[in-house]
Amino acid sequence: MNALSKHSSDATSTGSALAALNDWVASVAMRTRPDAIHWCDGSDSENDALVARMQADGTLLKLNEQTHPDSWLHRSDPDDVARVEHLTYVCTTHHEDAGPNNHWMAPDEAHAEMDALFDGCMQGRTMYVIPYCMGPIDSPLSRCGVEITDSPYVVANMRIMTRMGAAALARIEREGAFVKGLHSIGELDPNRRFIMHFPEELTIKSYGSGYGGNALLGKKCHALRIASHQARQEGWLAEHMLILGVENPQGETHYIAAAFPSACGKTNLAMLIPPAGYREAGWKVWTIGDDICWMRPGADGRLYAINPESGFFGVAPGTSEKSNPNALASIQSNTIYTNVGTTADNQPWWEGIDNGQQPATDWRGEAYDPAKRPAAHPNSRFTVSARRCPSYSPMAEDPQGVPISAIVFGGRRASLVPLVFEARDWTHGVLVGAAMGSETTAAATGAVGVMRRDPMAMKPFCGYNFADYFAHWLSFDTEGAKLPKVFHVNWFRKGNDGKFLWPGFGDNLRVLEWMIRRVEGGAGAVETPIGRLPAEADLNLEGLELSAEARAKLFGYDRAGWQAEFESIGEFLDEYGPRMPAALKAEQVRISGALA
Ligand code: SAT
Ligand code: MN
Repeated sequence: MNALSKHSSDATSTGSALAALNDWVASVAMRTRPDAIHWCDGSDSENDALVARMQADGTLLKLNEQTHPDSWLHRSDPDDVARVEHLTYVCTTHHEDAGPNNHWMAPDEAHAEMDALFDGCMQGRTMYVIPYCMGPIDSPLSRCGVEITDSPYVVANMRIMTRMGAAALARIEREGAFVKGLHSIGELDPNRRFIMHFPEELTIKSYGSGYGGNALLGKKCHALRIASHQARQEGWLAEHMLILGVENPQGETHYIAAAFPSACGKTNLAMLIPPAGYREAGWKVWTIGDDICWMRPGADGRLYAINPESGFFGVAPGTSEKSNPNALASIQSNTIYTNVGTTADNQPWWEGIDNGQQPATDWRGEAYDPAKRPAAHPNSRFTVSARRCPSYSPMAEDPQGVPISAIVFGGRRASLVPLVFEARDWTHGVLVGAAMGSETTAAATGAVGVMRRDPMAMKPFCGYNFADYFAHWLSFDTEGAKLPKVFHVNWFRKGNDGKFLWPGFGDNLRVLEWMIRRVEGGAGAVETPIGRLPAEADLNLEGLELSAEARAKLFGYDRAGWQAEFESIGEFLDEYGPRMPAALKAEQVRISGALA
């Protein structure tokens, strides 16, 4: 195909959306000068050809066909293994609109900087045009985008993570609007790497990385940073949340959306397997999504949610038959692994897989030597279609979405924060989300284990000023709204010996059950200044052995510690100046007062 050839359903004969798309593709081709342009249709034959090409050039390595059919290993550049928050920008006309929570550059300057990088960068490469839909193809909550990339690995991942190809292109043609994402791996030089967002133009430009959220532009760039901006304008929410359904023995299902920072167990919670006692009684957990949630009020006043993604880009290390059997079953075939180690017979391997096998080769392709580095990179990932997951809910494809009964916020907190508490009302719930703190993980480059404020787990992903974002959240509390109850959890509380006090994983269902009973009005709680905590007797702890220290720390609250925490929350809110909603500040002052 010639570099300037148009898509076959020619611009002259169709609506203006395709004309705009063709013009944009032509202008990008003019700047980047690819050898060829390929419009992705999402077909199996297209994927087969791409995979063959990547296998031939070493981008994908075939894994053991007997144990892991149709599965591949990709080793990324060793300097390109995680999101780069310090190189991620939100470029709005007014600096204030991006807020202190984002790096900012003026749009003109950012375009000039990026366009210079993109100049001629696709010479010798094929340019892929990927029309995609975030969310079920026929859902009114879904939104479309087009990513242009020179990375076939990105194409293969986008095919799993989004509804990509002909159906998405048809929707774009019908609807007339789409988010433009331009991506090149460039030279994979960390010094020539930027992830730029232009929310006012619904545009993304990403250069110099081939990894995860930096490169699969449908994910964090579109579905969170750009979508959060769109959602604010259109009256909905784009959130960094998993969505799961809990079905009780009577066959009733409650849906829960839960926000945790990257690499804090969203995938494990979304795919939870109930403990034996619950299973026998007939409890079931259904997976809708593990990372992103779009929700908006329905006609009945409840919030309805969809998972805009169609696959999982999950953290491999720690995934085992014990921690997440559903994930393990999902990734037995048709999976792309990135930066895991391998066994001598070419099966994928990572720390914590606990399957009795040993690694032979590490994620960099060198002989495994524990003195040198772990076999799998701590942020190594699997990409797999959601449909392969045994707990995937048929409701995940429902165009109307699922009604949300509870919203959960949670961070990684070794101290202070109890296992669970309930917010008194929506305003308090928004403060609980806004005040979220968590220790950093390997999902982003930089120090690991440092406590930072990560409101609603959106610190790296909110495409506008947090003060305006909190105001947007507060605005859902209208006459007639039937909003979910809001909770906060902490699975990561540690004892004096440095070990986790709560078993986590399947046993987290005990906490979810309490939430559901609270929603239905059938469970007790103790009123405290920080919110409503369950007494030990309010939770089903049958079959668990918890030490006296665990019981005290998981179900108690430390007034002096929380006084200091609320002082620090107040300082955080003040960083946003007068733009911070007064209602949120008042809530913080009120609770500080109650703690004094
Ligand atoms: O790299 S991603 O942004 O896709 C994963 C994550 O950090 O949550
Ligand atoms: Mn995430």
